[in-house]
Amino acid sequence: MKVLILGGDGYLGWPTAMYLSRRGHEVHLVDNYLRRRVHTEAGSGSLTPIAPDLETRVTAWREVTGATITMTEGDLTEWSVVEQAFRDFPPDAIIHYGEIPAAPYSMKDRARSVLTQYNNVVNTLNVLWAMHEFAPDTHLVKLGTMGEYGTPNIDIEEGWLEVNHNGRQDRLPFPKLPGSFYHCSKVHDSTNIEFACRAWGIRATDLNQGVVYGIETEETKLDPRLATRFDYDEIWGTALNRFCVQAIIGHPLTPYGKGEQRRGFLNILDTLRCVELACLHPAERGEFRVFNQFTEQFSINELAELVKKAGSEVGLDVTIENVANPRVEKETHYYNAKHEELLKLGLEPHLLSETLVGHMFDVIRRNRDRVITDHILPRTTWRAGVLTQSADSSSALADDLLSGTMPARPHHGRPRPRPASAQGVHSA
Ligand code: NAD
Ligand code: USQ
Repeated sequence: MKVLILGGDGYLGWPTAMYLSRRGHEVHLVDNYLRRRVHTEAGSGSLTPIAPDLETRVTAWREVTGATITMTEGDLTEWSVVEQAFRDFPPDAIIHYGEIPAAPYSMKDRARSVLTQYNNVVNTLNVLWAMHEFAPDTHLVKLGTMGEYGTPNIDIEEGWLEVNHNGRQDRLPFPKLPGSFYHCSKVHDSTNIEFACRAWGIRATDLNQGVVYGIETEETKLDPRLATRFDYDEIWGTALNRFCVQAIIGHPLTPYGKGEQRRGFLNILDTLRCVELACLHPAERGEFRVFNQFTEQFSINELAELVKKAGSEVGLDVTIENVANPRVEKETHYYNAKHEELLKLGLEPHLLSETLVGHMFDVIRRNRDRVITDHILPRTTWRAGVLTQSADSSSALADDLLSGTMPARPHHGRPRPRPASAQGVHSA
């Protein structure tokens, strides 16, 4: 299968590329390094040292496995980039990770918020138009988020809800209560994709994914140059990944507020299998299919306790100190989200166990000198009347990207099938 991976330089995109390449699929990546550039501006970065660019990554991949992954450095908000990628690499499936994924980033200030929605919504619209014009039979596998639903006081279905209203019935998109402007951008995407399926008959699977944890996959372990990024800072780090880093450096774990808020979680290994399963079993023409992509539900306090226990078993004295919640979210609520469709397709979950946490501890311990402790405590809030006060409370990068004054990369826009031989690792 020819698989176009958008956002192929990211935490999930790069491991997915290697996973699919190793299983014989032809893989092409598009990324504009936006994620790396926001870290450079903020002074934060991946705990794991990562290769400096996609060229180095795909070169290392070829050297280690003999397999070829091709790539385009380019910005998906630019139509010429998307058009060219579709013309040069007509895909059977598109895995679309290529968005800004952080709720705190989208709530920090106006420019970052607008950039998040502009970037995410325009990228997806460009992809939909490219499918319509050049690849009407291609299957879009789009990464959405469980956070689109929020925490309603009813069971969460997989995308659709049978509604009985005033004696009439219909099957309608499940109501959305997103918790940040980032999560709103995913709702906007879902609306656009569902409409495109209805209007143009394209096929799409919206994977409403929970919070991902984990550092390594079978492929990242093959060579240090194949590592994927791993973030623990208050903007980009996610709960369990952050707690594991905090445990290793002796920082108290930081559940926000009461810590009773519940979410769906999954291992990065299961993300790879889920997108593979979605690709292997495409939606029908005209179908907007939604899968809830997570394997277990936990409260944040339960996660913290789990990390504390795993830490004590390897001699770490882990403490937990709930901090004032910087977010606007329910801290005590009902949560029961369905997640059956991917299991039906054959997903065999890697459930969270202390062994996994132990593995994460090992990798983190090896890189503990790289932890920047200033970036751990939350500094970004979206409580009304409380403005985020910090040295990075404005972003030249976001301003420049929005005003169109900064090119994505000097040589963006053309697919470059042959990787150069540059090597090395660095962080971003
Ligand atoms: P990531 O930031 O590591 O990866 C996204 C990649 O997309 C980055 O490499 C970035 O540079 C690229 N990108 C962004 N805008 C682009 C543009 N305009 N043009 C080209 N490339 C662009 O994020 P991730 O954690 O790998 O998440 C991937 C996707 O999965 C995102 O859409 C995210 O919303 C979704 N998701 C992630 C999680 C999680 O816990 N990591 C959970 C649920 C959903
Ligand atoms: N949380 C803490 N302490 C922390 C960090 C987070 O209590 O130190 C809490 C948050 O308040 C929130 C929950 O943990 O209630 C999840 O927060 P998170 O930062 O781990 O994840 P979130 O902001 O929801 O975003 C992440 C990814 C995003 C994806 C989403 C899936 O960054 O791309 O869409 O998970 S979901 O949460 O299902 O919406």
